[in-house]
Amino acid sequence: MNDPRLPYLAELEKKILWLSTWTIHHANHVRESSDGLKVGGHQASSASLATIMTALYMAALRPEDRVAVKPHASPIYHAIQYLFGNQTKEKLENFRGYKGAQSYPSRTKDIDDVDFSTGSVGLGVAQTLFASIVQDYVKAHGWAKDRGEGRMIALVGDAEMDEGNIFEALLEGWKQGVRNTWWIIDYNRQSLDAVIREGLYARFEALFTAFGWQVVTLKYGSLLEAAFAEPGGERLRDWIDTCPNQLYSALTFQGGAAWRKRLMDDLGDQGPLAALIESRNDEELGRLMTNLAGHDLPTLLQAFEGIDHDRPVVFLAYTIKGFGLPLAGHKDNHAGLLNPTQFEGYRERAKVRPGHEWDYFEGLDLPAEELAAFIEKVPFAAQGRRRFSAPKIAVPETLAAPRQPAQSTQQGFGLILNELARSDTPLAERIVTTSPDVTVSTNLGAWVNRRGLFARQSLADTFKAERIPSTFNWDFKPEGQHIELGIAEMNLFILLSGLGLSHSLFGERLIPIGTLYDPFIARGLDALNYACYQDSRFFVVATPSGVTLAPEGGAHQSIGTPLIGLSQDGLASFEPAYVDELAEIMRFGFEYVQRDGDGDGDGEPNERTWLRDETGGSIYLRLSTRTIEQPAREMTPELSQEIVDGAYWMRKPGPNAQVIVAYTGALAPEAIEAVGLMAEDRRDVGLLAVTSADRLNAGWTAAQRARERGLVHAQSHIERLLGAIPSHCGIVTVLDGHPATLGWLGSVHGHRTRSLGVEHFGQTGSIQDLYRHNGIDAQGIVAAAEMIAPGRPIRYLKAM
Ligand SMILES: Cc1ncc(C[n+]2csc(CCOP(=O)(O)OP(=O)(O)O)c2C)c(N)n1
Ligand SMILES: [Mg+2]
Repeated sequence: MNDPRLPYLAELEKKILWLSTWTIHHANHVRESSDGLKVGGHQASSASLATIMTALYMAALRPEDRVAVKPHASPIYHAIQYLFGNQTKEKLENFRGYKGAQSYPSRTKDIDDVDFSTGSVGLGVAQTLFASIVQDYVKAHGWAKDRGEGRMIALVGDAEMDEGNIFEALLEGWKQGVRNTWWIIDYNRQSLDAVIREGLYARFEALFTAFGWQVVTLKYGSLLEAAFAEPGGERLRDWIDTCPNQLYSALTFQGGAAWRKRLMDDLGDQGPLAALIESRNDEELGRLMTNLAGHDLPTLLQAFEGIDHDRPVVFLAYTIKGFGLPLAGHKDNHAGLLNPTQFEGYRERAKVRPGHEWDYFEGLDLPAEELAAFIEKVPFAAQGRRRFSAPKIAVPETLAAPRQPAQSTQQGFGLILNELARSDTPLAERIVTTSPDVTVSTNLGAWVNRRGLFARQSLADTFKAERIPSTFNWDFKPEGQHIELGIAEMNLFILLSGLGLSHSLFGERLIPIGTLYDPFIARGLDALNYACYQDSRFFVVATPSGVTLAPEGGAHQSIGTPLIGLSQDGLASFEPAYVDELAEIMRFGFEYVQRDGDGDGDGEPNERTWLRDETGGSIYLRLSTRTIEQPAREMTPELSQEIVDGAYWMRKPGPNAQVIVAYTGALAPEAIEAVGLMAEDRRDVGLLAVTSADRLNAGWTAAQRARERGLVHAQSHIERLLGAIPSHCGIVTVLDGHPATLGWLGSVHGHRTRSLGVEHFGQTGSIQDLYRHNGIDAQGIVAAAEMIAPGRPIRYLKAM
């Protein structure tokens, strides 16, 4: 192959490997350590991808392509972006340091145009597949017409393939007819701990073929292919093909002389082959025997640039972990670092003078101007940074929430979406819903009936065509607005993550809403965390929740999810009791998910709530199937604001209050009943409706921090609400979830507090049975109040 780019690419490959290796070396051996902790970094894992990433970024990629880089190849990525001028020397000098270049590529923390964050292995891989579905969705809706389709590319560690979420994604991708997705497996036959199983490649081939992917195996580089054509070459190929992974790795580590000895021992009696071996000196022999396709630029370019279709492709690229470094092939090299002596040897070979380590073209054999001119013209980077933004979608002043005297929040959610589906607003046009096979049971049915299911090719509902009565209209069409997933919550969150980045990835804003059963958040939790870490924007609507789903039993009861809501960064969590609250929260949410965050959380807090609301985020709604009586009230702007801020007084405590009850969600009737009972004997009992423990808590923490910094007047919403109650007053908190969710309320102003909730795996029963069992019924609330609130014991306790 006589490609004029090759000499430049070969030089840049050397430079990229140097910069990556030096960045890690500098962080560990040169930069002053303030805490004596090893800084770390993965020189061998990075080297494994140096050639592949050079071929991609410096030649094969187009600006519209989006890439998830194997997390521990982050230094290679940063090196490439440094050469493009998108990464600074200061950040590289501070690799893994405070505000330095990140250990694993990060969309939100790094400055160098990262497409997808990675870190938790497997998630970035699946992210590319789901991003491709999002791209199809955007295109099928007639948007982003002036932009070419990008390929969504993952650089995958071979051991990363063990992560189950990748297989879940593969199956879903097959169902959705995924296109434009490339996974490039860095087949270095090493994981973190050891050398991997023999023959794994054959499993991969069979697997991907079964799902309709093209499999491109990239095994031998051009040097080896040429040697195979020499006399005796076929025997050499056989030898390598049957060489166990461990032996190959060990010989790679030992180098040319070891290769010679072993080959001569095994094959020395074979005339032409012995000549083939003997015609090369040790260094040449070492280079030949490690010339795998994953380190061969001509082979890689041909493979990448030879794909002329949009079907998904997996490249199985044989590589060497630590290629080009003294660590190459050693089974312990995952966290291994070149020691200073080894590094000096490498420096010598790289011809880099001390003090010139960061120079762009130091030690290279082509003139700097030529190399600079080559980089200038690299297609991927020619148009600068590739992130888009999209205008905000207008959100109506109020959302219609059809009133019924008694409703559940889950019902209300369905009705609100149904009203939106009937409307002809930009918001309704941009909403996209998705659910892992619980669309109907989470009340998305009405929305889907009106807006249809998404597929690139239309597919009519046969039941409808056959005139069989059904409540649901299951028509697939390109303009459909619901993406139906199989039962895999990991996939739900990774799809939401992709949909919620559409404005940035594809320049078209979507408002994604995903529904699932609340307990199964845990099933996809790492993916939810990943989506939030990437600053993706979406709604998670989880229903049913808690023990309130009573007859469903313990396996479906969520206990800890409110604590997830409280602690998950990037996610504002709400648990409304009433549908009018839900409507206010959703209206706020539609706007909140569109706010421009810097993702770094450095935004200045709002002076009313002390929340970092300016930056926006995603929304979690914990809903319930319990039908409860709805308050007949008017939604005033003040009430609406308090609902969004996290709490309001349902019944304001008087000046002599001895006890207040703070409740969340579906237990509203129990809290109201308990307050009614107590009011017979006590004056001034208060009832606090908590719509978001998360936002109350975050505001409180932030206000304390602000005061500690000298902003003495900082006061959060919960501090204001609880400020007027007497110090001897007790607080009983109650929710259908872990009691710690509201347990901290007593610390706000030092009120004695008893927190009720659910702590243990439950069982089947009626709602009343289970509330009683967990002590969260009205009697339980009253009993708790009696124990903590001053005053005489009163008669209703005796009746219990
Ligand atoms: C979910 C998760 N579990 C564990 C890890 C720790 N970890 C980082 S890399 C790695 C092994 C990676 O091996 P491979 O994917 O083959 O990459 P290589 O270093 O060989 O290139 C492990 C276990 C992680 N980052 N994420
Ligand atoms: Mg590996």
